[in-house]
Amino acid sequence: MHKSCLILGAPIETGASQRGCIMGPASLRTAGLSDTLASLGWQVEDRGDVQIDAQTPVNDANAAVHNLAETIAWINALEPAAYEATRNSDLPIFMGGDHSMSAGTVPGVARVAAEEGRPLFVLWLDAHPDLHTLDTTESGNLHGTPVAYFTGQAGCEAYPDLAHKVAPENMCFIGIRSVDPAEEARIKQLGMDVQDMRAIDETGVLVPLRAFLDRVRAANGRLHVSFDVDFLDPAIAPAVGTTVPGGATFREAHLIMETLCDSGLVGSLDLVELNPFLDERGRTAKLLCDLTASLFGRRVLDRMTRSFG
Ligand code: B3U
Ligand code: MN
Ligand code: MN
Repeated sequence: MHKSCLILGAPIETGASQRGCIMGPASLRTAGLSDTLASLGWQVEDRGDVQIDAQTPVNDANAAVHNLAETIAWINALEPAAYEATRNSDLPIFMGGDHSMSAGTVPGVARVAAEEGRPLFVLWLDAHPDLHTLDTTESGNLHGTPVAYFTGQAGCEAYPDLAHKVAPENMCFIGIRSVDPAEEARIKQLGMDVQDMRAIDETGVLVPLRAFLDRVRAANGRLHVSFDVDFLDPAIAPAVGTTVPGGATFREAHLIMETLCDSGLVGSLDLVELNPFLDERGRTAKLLCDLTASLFGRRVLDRMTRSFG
């Protein structure tokens, strides 16, 4: 029996500082995401792009916040779409779109986990923790807020009510290198597992990743991976509006995806913040496809060949 992958596009760009993420799903399709995964033996179905309803503007007490109505509409559309896709396939992919998308996808996956009676764990691969509330964001760019929302922090009340929260201790952040003061305070207050680039430099990516995967396995948890393009070093992944120097290398990123694949624990994936307007001849989109292929089982050599060959 082939494993199944449903693919959904979420062409949302209203949470980012620059326009262009609306083209992210189209760019991943052009790069051949479906065919790449099908060639690895997956049964793949691209269900197209999620649509949102018309909105009326909403103002927030924090005047910096913008496009709140659009973000609420996306959350309302994506929560049920992610829920259905996660119930009906082994490893759905949600193609963004900026990272505000995860304010809809993660609660949808959390509903599936709750129905299964399993805790949801989230691996956040990102330069940023995206832990602002609507009260603390200074840029007002709502892609900086999804984690605060889906972990149930006060200050996100203007977003739709959350039926299923992610426990803050079930989060793991890897790649962090740009944190605002309010986010840092929240990380400390909640005692979250945050692995910054220094931690990666000191131990390599596998030490914190394996420790986290052990926690997920011990709890019989469901695991969602949220992959922000700015997790990667801008030298290899230029197609993102929020580049931060010193990101993950090509080899670190593939090793993470291969290790996630080996764990067998991943149940859903976000690919976010791809801005094709900033890409160079599609290289970032192609790299994201290749990294996804590593998560879905592509290997240069299988382990046995390498040990005994
Ligand atoms: N923390 C900053 C920067 C940022 C967050 N997420 C992204 N950028 N992608 C902010 O605007 O909230
Ligand atoms: Mn992000
Ligand atoms: Mn980021």
